[in-house]
Amino acid sequence: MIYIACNTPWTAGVREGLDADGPLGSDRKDSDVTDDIATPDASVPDFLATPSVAEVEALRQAIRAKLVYQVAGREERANARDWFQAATLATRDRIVDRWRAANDETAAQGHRRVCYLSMEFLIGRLLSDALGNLGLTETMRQALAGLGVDLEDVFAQEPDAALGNGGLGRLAACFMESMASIGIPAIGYGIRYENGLFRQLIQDGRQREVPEDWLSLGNPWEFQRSGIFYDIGFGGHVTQGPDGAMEWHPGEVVRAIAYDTPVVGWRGQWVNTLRLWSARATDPLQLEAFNKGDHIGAQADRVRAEAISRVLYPGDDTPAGQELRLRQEYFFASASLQDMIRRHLRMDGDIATLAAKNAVQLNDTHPAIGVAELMRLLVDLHGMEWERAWDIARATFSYTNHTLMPEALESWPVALMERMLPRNMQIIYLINARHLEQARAEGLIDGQLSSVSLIDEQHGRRVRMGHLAFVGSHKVNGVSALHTGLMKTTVFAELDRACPGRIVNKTNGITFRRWLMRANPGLTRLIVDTIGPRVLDDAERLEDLAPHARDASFQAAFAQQRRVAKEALAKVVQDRTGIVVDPAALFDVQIKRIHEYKRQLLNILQTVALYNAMRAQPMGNWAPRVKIFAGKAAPSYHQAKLIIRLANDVSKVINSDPTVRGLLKVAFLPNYNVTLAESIIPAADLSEQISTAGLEASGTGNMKFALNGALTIGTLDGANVEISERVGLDNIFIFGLKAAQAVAMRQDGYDARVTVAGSDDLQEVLRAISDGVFSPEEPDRYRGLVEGLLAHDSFLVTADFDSYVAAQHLVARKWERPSEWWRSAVMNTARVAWFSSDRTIREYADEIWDLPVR
Ligand code: 26V
Repeated sequence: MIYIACNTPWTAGVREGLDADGPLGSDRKDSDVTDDIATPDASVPDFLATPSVAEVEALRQAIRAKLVYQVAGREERANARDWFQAATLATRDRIVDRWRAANDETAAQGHRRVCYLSMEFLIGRLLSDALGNLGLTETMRQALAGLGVDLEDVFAQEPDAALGNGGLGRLAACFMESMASIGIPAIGYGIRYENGLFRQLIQDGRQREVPEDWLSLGNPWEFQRSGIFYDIGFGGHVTQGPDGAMEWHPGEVVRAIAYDTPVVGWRGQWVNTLRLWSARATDPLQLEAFNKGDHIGAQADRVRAEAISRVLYPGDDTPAGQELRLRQEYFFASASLQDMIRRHLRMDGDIATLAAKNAVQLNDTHPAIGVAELMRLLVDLHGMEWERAWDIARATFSYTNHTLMPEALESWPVALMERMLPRNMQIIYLINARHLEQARAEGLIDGQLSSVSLIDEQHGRRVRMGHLAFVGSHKVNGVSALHTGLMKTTVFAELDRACPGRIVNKTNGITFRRWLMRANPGLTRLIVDTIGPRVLDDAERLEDLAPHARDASFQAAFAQQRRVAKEALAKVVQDRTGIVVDPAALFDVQIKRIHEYKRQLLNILQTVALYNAMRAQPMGNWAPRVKIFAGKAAPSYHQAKLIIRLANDVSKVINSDPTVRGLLKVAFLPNYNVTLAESIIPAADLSEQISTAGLEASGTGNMKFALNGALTIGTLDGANVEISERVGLDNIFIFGLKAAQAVAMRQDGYDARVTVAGSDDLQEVLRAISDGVFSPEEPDRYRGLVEGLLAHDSFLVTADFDSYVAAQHLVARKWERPSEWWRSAVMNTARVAWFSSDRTIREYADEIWDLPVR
């Protein structure tokens, strides 16, 4: 455990920073120096504490000063955005000294540091997170109230930073928070995209993408480090000097400039850095060309260079076979590794100890080119002998795989690599030659050798980035027990045999600070009132709720919290879609990226089946339901976009049918993001985790729902397996084919027509959709979709339909028995402490990074 002492006098006793890239602020004005606000009392949770008048007044004055001197605003005319800016700057001041202290401590103690390399950080809003972790939420609320400003209004001003697509990016954000909360020195490296994930509009039931511009009003969290930049080469050629040393002469150079955001841990005891790189042309002005009158041509280099950090790739399934994507990957991997080496040499002076002091985690293969890049830096620039450099690289790197979907396994054409990164490509060949030599020595033969090779010769010579990451790492991990097992039997089967023990499992987790304490303060308060505040520091204490699960008054209080969250969500639904929903109904929720394997279609089919059944018997004994969907589809993923349209079309017909009024509503909420998830999850009764078994690597939404007391309906896929083991089969609705059965069925050539022929309900559902019941203005709109499903149901939607409908039936029966429902809900919250990302990070620290932790 690497905590800095709780009673550190933050402003008074801080040593001068040893780390020049820390928040030194030598040009800091006196007016910027923070008031010394004490570390919050460790025994009192923030939202129960009463801040002192002096604390509130000090913060209020700090906000006022920020409004005047940094926002240049006037109190009487300031709008909510101005107050957000001022409040954030005042909050940031309270982090800076802690940040510096954490950097100093890391330097002084010579701790090994984690470098988390990720193309995506889906951080969402930061203000409420930072205030919560600092224990300043109440202080801020009162400070603003005294200025006539409402804290929630201020929170609402913050743009949702969507520098990621989905699970992989959100996991990176949860890990950053957990590393800061545990006190593990870490730096997250990524790209400062000017445009994050697109904003989704739903127009006439269809997804429309519009650019998102989270930086348009400035970003008060970040510090531009104008002194920290690296030049990144592309193209050109390689020569060999007389001494045999290789020299790369890039044809183009782009500059990477660092922007730092502090990541403050729980109780403000440790602060790490999120360092995002922005691309600039090395000669942005091109004055000569400009003066010659070529005003547009003079911009070309700048535009080309800066395109690298312009936009996040909005796909989360297929490698965009695009040069720009590879340029992004190399740009941020190279800048991050150069930065790591520079810092290491400054602190340690000896390149030989690089691995002892730095652990690099590759978040999927996106930064895998870093393996070749580190070799280039060590061998070509630092004159290190190959074998020593390779030992250092292997000891430094580890790699996390997040998907086995074949279309998402990155590979780059050799020809592209040779052109764009000629020296790196030579290094990849050298790595591969040694790797194949070793494999041959261990007895692998032809077919096996081609399957472990870094070069795929079958699809036009491509570099397999997963293989490069694998051979360059000392540990490779999957993200759930099932997924890790499948890694060993599918994509990495031969490599696993050649390197036994390298693949390990690290089941994902989520940060409870954001996903319980901040997202659901009402439930958190109830939990603290029931089992005491220790649970805020030790998630395992949630288990103490179990004895209360049968207690009628506790159940009622638990249900009451849900009711409050549902009323708030009902308002959001109405504001965003115009649809009125009844908070008393069962809220049945599926929110995640839209993808065929996640099977939103299965959910829609069941919705239509339920609708048909209700229409057939409107007086039947139905549990009223609200089906809630949200999620974005990759802009080029036509099938996923058609599924969004179908959900919206189904919603329109059902919501306007008086026969099912009060029984069934369907809402598709536009523009799903972290902030929206925070308001939906506490309000969900049922969590839909219904992917085709074997295809969802882990899932983390599943954990967020269970933590907040929703019951899961799900397949035995990803982390659902481990969730079901923990909450118990009485408290979860498991259905459908298991992973091995799904594989066998697909291999045997599954025929959906046979299944459909045997199910009257399914036939009726498909006929209605195909015949245009939900698209009367264009009756053929879904004919192709239904025909496709019958011809090749790749994700086994029809195969799992009956079993899913049966499970949904059990859901309804349990809902009718509130004491059973709420007992199960409480048991979910009580039994999912293990899915805290603190636990996951401790496992990484212990078994991958070799770091001392509690
Ligand atoms: C691939 C690509 C290819 C190029 C275009 C941009 C892009 C972006 C992301 C990806 C890979 C996506 C992988 C991913 O998000 N996997 C999810 O990771 C979660 C965290 O481990 C896990 O819970 C989900 O099950 C898994 O789908």
